[in-house]
Amino acid sequence: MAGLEETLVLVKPDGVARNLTGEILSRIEAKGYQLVDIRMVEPNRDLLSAHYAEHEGKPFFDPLVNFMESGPVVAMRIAGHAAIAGVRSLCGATDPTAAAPGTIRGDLGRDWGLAVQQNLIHASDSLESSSRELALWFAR
Ligand code: IDP
Ligand code: MG
Repeated sequence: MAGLEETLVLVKPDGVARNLTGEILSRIEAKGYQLVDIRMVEPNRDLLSAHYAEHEGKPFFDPLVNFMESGPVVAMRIAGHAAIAGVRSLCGATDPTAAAPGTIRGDLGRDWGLAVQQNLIHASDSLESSSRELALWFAR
């Protein structure tokens, strides 16, 4: 059973541009998770390539990195019991069209050509990715 965990949440450039940072954080806090650290970042390609290393070589990789570089991103360190799986549940499916109502992507993600890419939020998917990603985004 999962214990106290920390996870990385990113409000992607579309979420920041649409003024949804507060709404997204509200949902995470309302569920009982704790905001431990937050910063606005303009990520460079090196950071984004490291962050999305598992997707390198896939057809959506370059457009994804370009999109993530297109505007500021809000990075959050979130803590709580089983926070990694729990925050992923709050996000919903990667494709906002398929994401269930009640989830962040299901309620707030738009249905349009770039919906899968511009899906508002990133959240770590495992203990291994959360420690790797938190070290990348919250490096001193
Ligand atoms: P996740 O964010 O739900 O974990 P991943 O499969 O890890 O989804 O993909 C990382 C990110 O890459 C997605 O959140 C989305 O922005 C983008 N992405 C994934 N699959 C596609 C696709 O088929 N087309 C365009 N963008 C994609
Ligand atoms: Mg992923």
